[in-house]
Amino acid sequence: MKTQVAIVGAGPAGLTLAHLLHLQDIESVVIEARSRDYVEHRVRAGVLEQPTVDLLHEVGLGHRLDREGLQHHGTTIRFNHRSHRIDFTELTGSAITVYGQQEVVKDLIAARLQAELPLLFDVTDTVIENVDTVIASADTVIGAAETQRPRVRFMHDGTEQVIEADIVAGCDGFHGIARPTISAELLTVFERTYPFAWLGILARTHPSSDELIYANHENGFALHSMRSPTVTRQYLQVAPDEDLEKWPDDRIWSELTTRFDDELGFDLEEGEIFEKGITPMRSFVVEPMQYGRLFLVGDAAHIVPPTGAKGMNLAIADACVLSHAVGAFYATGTHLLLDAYTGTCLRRVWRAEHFSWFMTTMLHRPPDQNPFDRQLQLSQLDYVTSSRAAATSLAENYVGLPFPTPWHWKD
Ligand code: RFL
Ligand code: PHB
Repeated sequence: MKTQVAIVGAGPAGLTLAHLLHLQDIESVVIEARSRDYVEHRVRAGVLEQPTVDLLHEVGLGHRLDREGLQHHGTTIRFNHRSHRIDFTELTGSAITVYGQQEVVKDLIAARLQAELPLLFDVTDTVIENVDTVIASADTVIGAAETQRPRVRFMHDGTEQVIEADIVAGCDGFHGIARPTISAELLTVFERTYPFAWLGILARTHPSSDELIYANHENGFALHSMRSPTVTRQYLQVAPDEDLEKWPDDRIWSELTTRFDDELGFDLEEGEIFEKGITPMRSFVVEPMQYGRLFLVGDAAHIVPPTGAKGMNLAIADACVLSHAVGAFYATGTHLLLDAYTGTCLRRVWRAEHFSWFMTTMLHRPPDQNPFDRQLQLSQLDYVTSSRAAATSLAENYVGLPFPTPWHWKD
């Protein structure tokens, strides 16, 4: 197979990139290790920033999002048994939309298949080769000798396949093979782990609030979120090595009720829990996000703890930046935007890393928290819920800062 861009991974990053390239008439082949059913049902993120929603609308993917997405104009922060609302729309003019990551993935897959463009599921043994030739000019890439072209090899339906491409996009998530393709000596890793994890559930219950509730309670953090008017998504802070077996449904409901309680009492509806999982918390950034013809996109290059609801949005923003740079390259032959890819992405990535760390440290109760740290935390919570300037800063980051570039290249 020959194409312009080989895309490894069909998560939000890879599928968005493929779609944005297609709209600029740039060919790509997407390969995915899992089945279509698996990626369409993998339960993950739920919050879309305003710039993500705007992009999906602009590129023709806003129809179901408009019908089924839940627009939220604010959120509640609860501590010391009191609730404080942060009004995003009043403070920033923007909002967020609750729409499951798997719904975004379904919409992107449907668009790809409808356009009859290549998307291969269930591939194994993926290897990325020959990416080290730098892009010196368009001539060195387009029409280069076969031996100099990047290749992606993999097994599909029992046979070995090879994609020959100008550019490879590593969109294969945190545990993928793209990042380790680059020699470790060329990469700088910035990392932090946290002394807690999230136990997340999906339940057939009505949301007990119209908006998300982030609670800092003596027993630890809790988050009330939703996927629809009849399905809630809720999380509890637990130990990083927590055993799910120790959390029968009764214990989960009782702990959620305790942690969400405020001075008015909190009426949490209980019901069937149909999904339960533990998510570790980590901050991670690799720099640079590119090597020769290989570009890392989304979780392959960086992850954030989920408290800021940023991961999927960052993956889509990276895809947008890369599609713009690739568009410029094919339109004019310039490789300057491709060269600048890491710097363009990382400025916004580091802002989201800071915001996610900030929300995480403000809202969780670390096991070794000393009285001094607790007072700092309370002061921070008091500040963001009482100062308009501090609340505006939180709201601006939460609804999402503008993407660094538009998706399409315009001369
Ligand atoms: P993904 O989604 O991991 O997709 C990578 C894809 O690559 C495939 N793959 C391969 N394919 C071919 N060959 C190989 N060798 C391959 N190796 C891997 C994988 O099967 C997979 O399909 O990465 P991407 O596209 O960068 O997207 C990132 C997001 O998935 C992630 O950042 C978010 O889910 C994080 N996240 C949240 N983000 C938000 O923006 N808002 C949220 O509210 C939010 N909440 C969350 C979250 C993540 C969570 N978990 C479970 C980690 C809540 C949770 C609980
Ligand atoms: C979710 O609905 O899954 C969700 C919401 C907000 C977060 C993280 C996850 O910060």
